[in-house]
Amino acid sequence: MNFLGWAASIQQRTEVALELALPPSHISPTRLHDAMRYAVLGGGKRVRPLLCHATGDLFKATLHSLDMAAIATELIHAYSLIHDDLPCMDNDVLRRGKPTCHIEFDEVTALLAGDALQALAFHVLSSHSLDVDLSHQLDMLNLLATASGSRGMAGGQALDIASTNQQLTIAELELMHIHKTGALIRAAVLLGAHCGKATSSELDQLSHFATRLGLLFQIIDDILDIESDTATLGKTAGKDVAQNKSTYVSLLGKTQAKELAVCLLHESHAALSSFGDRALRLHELTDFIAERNF
Ligand code: GRG
Repeated sequence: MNFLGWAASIQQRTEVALELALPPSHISPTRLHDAMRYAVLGGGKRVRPLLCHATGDLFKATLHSLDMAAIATELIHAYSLIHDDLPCMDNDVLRRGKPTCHIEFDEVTALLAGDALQALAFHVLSSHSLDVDLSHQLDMLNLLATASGSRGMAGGQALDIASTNQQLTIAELELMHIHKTGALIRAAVLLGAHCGKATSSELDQLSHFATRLGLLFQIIDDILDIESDTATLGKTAGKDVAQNKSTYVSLLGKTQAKELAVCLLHESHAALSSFGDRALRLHELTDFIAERNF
């Protein structure tokens, strides 16, 4: 199967697994459940589930365990997007081509939907039917909790908010993105590896790969923010400049930011070298992330 066919099949099974894991709209509290489903279903590139499956593919992990790990990362991601869009954070009205959750519903419902999605992620990952050894499952829960919390994504968001209207150094920007965007990308890769019982040396190599890939993902995001448009991105373009945020483009200029992206692309591929042809899907996904236009 070619890459696009494989990606479409993973996106499709991710959609089904999310649909099954989310509470139905007709169950009380219906408005909260509606908001959770609105924010999660039918949108997004599903990059984190794709990473989880592509890594699990290396180790021939079972599809069921990968589905559960994949949707756990996507649920955390969806929660972070809802909260990030709130008026007290980025105050945005458009996400995935439709009104943000607090615009479609209201702020309180959006806040609670984010909270509930975070809890649901851990509910899914702690399921008895996960189909991995208990010790691996505990490591996976620990990994996702660390990636989501103050030493991961939430911490990165705190650094981001504290840096508004300030010029960061490249090192400070990198530290912020390693946490804010990179931690969950790394978790998606390592959860896939845990599903396949990767050794600690394999986990180390994949951790290095995922850290470089997370930075690549972010640089491309920064470039798209100035080069693309709102309709293509499905979210407000040009926000970084409007909010006076430090980005790779604002600190390095567009040409150097693009050179750094090429460098990170090479480093990401190189970090997979010991896996040989087994890492085909991860190589393809790395190229997809580098070449994406949304
Ligand atoms: C509120 C705790 C908390 C955290 C928010 C990740 C994050 C921190 C905010 C997201 C806002 C943002 C624009 C981050 C930069 C990169 C990024 C994560 C973009 C969105 O991810 P995609 O491109 O989105 O994978 P889709 O919609 O395709 O899933």
